[in-house]
Amino acid sequence: MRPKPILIGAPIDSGQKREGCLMGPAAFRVAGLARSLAELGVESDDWGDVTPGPLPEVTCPNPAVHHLAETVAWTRALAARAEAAMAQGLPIFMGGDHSLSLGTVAGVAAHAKALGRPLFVLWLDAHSDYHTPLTTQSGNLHGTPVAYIAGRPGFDAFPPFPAPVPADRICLYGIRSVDPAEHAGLLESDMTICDMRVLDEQGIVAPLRAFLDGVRAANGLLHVSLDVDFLDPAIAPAVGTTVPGGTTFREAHLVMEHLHESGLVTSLDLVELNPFLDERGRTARLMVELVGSLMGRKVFDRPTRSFG
Ligand code: B3U
Ligand code: MN
Ligand code: MN
Repeated sequence: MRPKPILIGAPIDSGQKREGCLMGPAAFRVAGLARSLAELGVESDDWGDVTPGPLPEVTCPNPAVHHLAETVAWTRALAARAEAAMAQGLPIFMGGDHSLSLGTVAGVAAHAKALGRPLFVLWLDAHSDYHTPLTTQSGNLHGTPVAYIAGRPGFDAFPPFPAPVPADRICLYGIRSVDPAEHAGLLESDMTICDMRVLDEQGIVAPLRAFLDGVRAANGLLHVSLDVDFLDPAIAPAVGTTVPGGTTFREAHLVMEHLHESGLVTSLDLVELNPFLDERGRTARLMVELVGSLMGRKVFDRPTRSFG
């Protein structure tokens, strides 16, 4: 039996400067996330939206960083909710900007640690999100969660990350926008980096399969973080930071289908949807369709074949 999906709204906007992501959870619900799962025969629960607790007194030496206290408050609240949800099913976090992963992955990591199983993270994104609060120039904390998860220093204002994920268990997939400070840090790490050049040369499936083989071999948990800008802006316009050259409709569905067939995914973030920028709900609907593929929708129900 696959674990039951648990929908959790994270209407967080504080990780960047463009308003609108806080409408994301509502848009995912209106676009029929629960309904489309039900059509697949997958029952889900909806735990409603998380609310952040009181604002902590925190400071950061980098004056560019904004909304630090709000983001720390969200991180605490989401980590607690994520850890609770992991014990009950497969949480699907509906954002909200990508700073929500500071909390969701912290909660997932705490759960993995308690189980004594290794956590792997698949980051489907145009960006590497590997800044720390000390290196970010935009001050947008949605550009920092991978560094927090990997245990990079500079997150003194945040709760200590429960069990930092070794870099070789993190895979950045689809990236095509990396700032110099992130680049320097990534070169020093063992992270698996499947940038767009890798995917163009090797195809969308082979590097994914290699990463999933590693998760399976280690009996790991797998957290998938899906940023809308993983997709090409031509098919997914509802995002504040569009980067050309993203994955196509077909590539994105294929990734989701492989993730489904792997049976390895244990938690999922859906982030950076800004419904205010959408065109008649098409991005929200596409994201819902992609979750459908991740949860088992297929054109033909043929036995899985392996190529090569
Ligand atoms: N690396 C840039 C841009 C960025 C990161 N994540 C998003 N945009 N969505 C920054 O501001 O840190
Ligand atoms: Mn991101
Ligand atoms: Mn991004």
